[in-house]
Amino acid sequence: MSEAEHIYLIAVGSNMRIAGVGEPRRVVERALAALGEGNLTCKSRGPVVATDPLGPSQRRYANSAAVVQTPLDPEAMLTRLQAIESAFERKRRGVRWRSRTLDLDIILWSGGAYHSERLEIPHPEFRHRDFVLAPAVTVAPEWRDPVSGLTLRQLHARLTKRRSPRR
Ligand code: PH2
Ligand code: MG
Ligand code: MG
Repeated sequence: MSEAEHIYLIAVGSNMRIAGVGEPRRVVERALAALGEGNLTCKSRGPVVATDPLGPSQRRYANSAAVVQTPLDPEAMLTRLQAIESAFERKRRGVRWRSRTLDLDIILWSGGAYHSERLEIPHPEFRHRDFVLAPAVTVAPEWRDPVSGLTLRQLHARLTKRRSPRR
């Protein structure tokens, strides 16, 4: 199976600036570039969008999404993404981070559903997150969530509709 090529939908997020890189938008741009290096091929990358924080953090996020082709299986891909995350964080030495400077999440992959102790694909929360679905819909609108059977376009439309006020 190691020779097979897999396709991943990766969500990218940052809400901290990194010395030597810059604002979250720059961090996300650089992370998208890293998703095309070595045995990762970036097939499509979405726009970088500014989003309101979900959760306790006060700072706005920059978010994006990419479709990445690679021979790596999910466990190896997770390890690879974590290595990219730590490579970015290491640029700020001696400072303890509360929130992460860069978050790379596997949302979907071409193998359908996948569960292990480390990893759950599809990402358990992605259907409720506009900051994931809005950029994801621009790179893979017809990709079907294996759990709900809905495409990303449909999931995004459903989320947007639910949010709008009732008449
Ligand atoms: N990531 C989180 C928590 N909250 N909010 C936005 N807008 N964007 C994110 O990427 C994000 C978040 C934890 O991974
Ligand atoms: Mg996340
Ligand atoms: Mg993460």
